[in-house]
Amino acid sequence: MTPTITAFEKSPDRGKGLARDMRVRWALEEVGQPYDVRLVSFETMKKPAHLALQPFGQIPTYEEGGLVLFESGGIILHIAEHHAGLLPDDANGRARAIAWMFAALSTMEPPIVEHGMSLLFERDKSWYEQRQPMLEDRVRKRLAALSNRLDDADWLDGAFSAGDLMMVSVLQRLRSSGLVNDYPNLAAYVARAEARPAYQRAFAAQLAVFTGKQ
Ligand code: GTB
Repeated sequence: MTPTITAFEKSPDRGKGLARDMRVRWALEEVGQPYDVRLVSFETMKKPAHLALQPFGQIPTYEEGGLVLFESGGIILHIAEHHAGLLPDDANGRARAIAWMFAALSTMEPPIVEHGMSLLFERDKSWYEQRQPMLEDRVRKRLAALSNRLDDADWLDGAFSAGDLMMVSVLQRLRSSGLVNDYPNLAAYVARAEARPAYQRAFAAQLAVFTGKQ
């Protein structure tokens, strides 16, 4: 059964691959699973038919036979558990890779998103100049710890896993800030992941939506 995912009809990132359908596309490409995409407008996402799939009116969603999933983390874990290629074979290795997925989503992503939202939407606020260094500092603390742990390894725990896919997807949200570049091993880690053929295919597919060349 070919799964169907949803993605923005017009992504606000203009094809930069920062919307969360990108990480799902990447996971599907890594495991070699073909997929269909249903493009949705912001208006459609808030209508009952989409809310039945995604209670918060967001993308991505994932439909496969009778299964409907939302939350990029839940979707990618499902893909990783049902196909070879994104989780190690040994039970302890699988548990650690899943822990890295959670680390990406619940330890790294919140301060990164908070920092990004402030840059985008709070520049006109009187308190922006005071708050921004604090938000940046919180991100730097996480980046420093991650950089220490990665050290000179290629991936977070042995072979490339869903943990790396999620971590890189989260770090990419810092691209415009340049903060990752202050940690050369993290910058190399992101570049290494982006060089993967599966990433390249997923990126091209989401870019084609923006350019209309799909
Ligand atoms: N926790 C959910 C998940 O991981 O699946 C979060 C899903 C989510 O935030 N979806 C966003 C969405 O549908 C798109 S990805 N937003 C519409 C809405 O809430 O009304 C977030 C996103 C959007 C845009 C950019 N960008 O332009 O750079 C980057 C990321």
